[in-house]
Amino acid sequence: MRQTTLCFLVKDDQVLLAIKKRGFGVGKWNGAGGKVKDNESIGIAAARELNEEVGVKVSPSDLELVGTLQFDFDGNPDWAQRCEVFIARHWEGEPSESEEMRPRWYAIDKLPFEGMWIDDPHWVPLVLSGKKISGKFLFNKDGSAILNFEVFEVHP
Ligand code: 6U4
Repeated sequence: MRQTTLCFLVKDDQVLLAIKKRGFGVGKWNGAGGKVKDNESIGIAAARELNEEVGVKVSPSDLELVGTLQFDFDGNPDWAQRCEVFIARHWEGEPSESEEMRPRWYAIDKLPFEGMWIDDPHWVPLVLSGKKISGKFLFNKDGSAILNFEVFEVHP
């Protein structure tokens, strides 16, 4: 199963989302992230993807783990992934467009859910309000519908 990362940069009451220009989830607004490579730690992978996709430098020690999610697709095991979600409040550089993503700041209380993954309303507001979560989503084969899900708040 793929292990992936997802990272939200947060500045005051705004969050950086970026529209995916290609690959899995093309056309959706999301945090930056992608596959963890062999022999790469999850934190190093998250920092690498932030640099590749939106052009900022983040120290892995500035990445706060806020969620662990399992995504499964009914009858489509190739798409299954486990995703570690991070928030970063400190970084170097200004977010900028790459070949993979076009970033934009959004007010945390005005997220563009209509252009995001359909699971996001169930957990993104929780992590952006300071909660830590764990969750599982089962989608239909092409990810256009949620068949069932659970999201728990985690108290470390
Ligand atoms: P890379 O590694 O960048 O070449 P990429 O084409 O970006 O691959 P993938 O699968 O590695 O695709 O990364 C998918 C990205 O989308 C990860 O950041 C996790 C995120 N993602 C996947 N399913 C999601 C979902 N249901 N809801 C969500 N983010 C999801 O909010």
